[in-house]
Amino acid sequence: MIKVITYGTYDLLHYGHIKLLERAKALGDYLIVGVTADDFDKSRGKINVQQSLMQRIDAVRATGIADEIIIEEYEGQKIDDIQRFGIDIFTVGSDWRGKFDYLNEYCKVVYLDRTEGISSSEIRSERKKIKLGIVGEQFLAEKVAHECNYVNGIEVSGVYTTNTDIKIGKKFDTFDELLNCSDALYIISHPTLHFKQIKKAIDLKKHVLCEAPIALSLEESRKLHQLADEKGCILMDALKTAYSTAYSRMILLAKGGKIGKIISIDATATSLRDINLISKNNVSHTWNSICAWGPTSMLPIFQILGTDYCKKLIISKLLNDDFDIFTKVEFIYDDSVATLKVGKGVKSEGELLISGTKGYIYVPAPWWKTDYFEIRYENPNDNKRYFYQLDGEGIRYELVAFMDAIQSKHHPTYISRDVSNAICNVIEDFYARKDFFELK
Ligand code: C2G
Repeated sequence: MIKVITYGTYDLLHYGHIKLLERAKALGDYLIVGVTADDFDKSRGKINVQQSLMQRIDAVRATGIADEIIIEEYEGQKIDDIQRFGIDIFTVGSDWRGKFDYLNEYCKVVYLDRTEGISSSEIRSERKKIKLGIVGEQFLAEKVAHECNYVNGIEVSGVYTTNTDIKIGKKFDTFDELLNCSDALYIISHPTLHFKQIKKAIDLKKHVLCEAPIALSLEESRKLHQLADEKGCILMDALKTAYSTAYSRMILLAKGGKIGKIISIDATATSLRDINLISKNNVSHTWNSICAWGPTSMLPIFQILGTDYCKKLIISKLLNDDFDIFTKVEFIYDDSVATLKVGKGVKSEGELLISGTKGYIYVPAPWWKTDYFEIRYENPNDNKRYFYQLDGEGIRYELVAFMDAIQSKHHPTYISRDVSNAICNVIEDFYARKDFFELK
């Protein structure tokens, strides 16, 4: 019996895939198909996969061509499989010609002609392209525009900004003009503008991805989410950390009891990028510390401990009424405590520490765009290290989630409304000097 093996993502199964499978089967008597796992695809840069692993396996199984289906999960697995299953022939489409010659050491390698004129990415891109307008002055806007190149189904309609140094395709003179040429907006304007801009966009049934905080009060945040529901729009917090694999796996492990009961969380995020503006007190267009870093630092606290803390204390060192150069917030819960420290005029170690009754999770700086974390125990031999590929600081995964939400009309679960509202509530109390102490 001649055993053949082939591998693939098989997303949105099409006739190119099926012809490949048919010809692979014809090479022998028994065909094993390895379908790639989500993490493995992400690690090799395939981030636009629309269907889940199970959906893709079911589609391959439904063809009735494969005699056996396995999951490809790690680099180098092909050699393991060829040896384990006693494979005679490895085959794959000719777009991979030369890439698997090394497998000749273990079995015969056959490249089958690829079927021209069809591919999963073309199918994804044929879906109505979303025209994304970009609003704001921060240079992150340029990164987001660049990251759109990695996401199927997006095209940047242009930018509305008052920052003449921002270079992103077509520049619109007014917010309204950009809005009229876009299906969705990415907003990174000053937080004081968010509520008005988001409301105007959603009133015109545009989807919005906005850098948190989406508003400067709990009431405004609630209003925006309610309006999005009424208009059938997607309104998403743009906190790229929430969409990175390492961060989301870390949260699952923490909540899954890996380090026992969580008693304390400490999140720190600082940057002196705007120190020149701060030193000249020229900060009216610059995000202050609590807005720039507060939402990101609140994310793990609220996602793990919840948002119903008993009390909080906001301690700030102010440059002026609206600008904190450093803020520490302490959240006290019934059975745990959390601290965040953020600063645009103070530098500290940007790490995340989650302390539990069995061990702790350590995420090194810059934890908010990490591809790596450790779980540490009393006995260092039990320590575990986790690494998950993170391309483009995680922005592209955020954009993929936004596109998926628009296409599926389902609000993504990465950042709950409750967390989104709670973030705005803390920001509101900062400005209202509620639960507040000012450092001299
Ligand atoms: N294919 C084809 N014709 C197409 C599209 C794809 O013959 N028009 C072939 C590919 O060459 C591959 C298989 O169908 O052999 C699955 O294609 P994909 O799902 O795109 O997966 P890919 O990442 O190309 O899989 O490690 C090997 C890779 O996993 C190969």
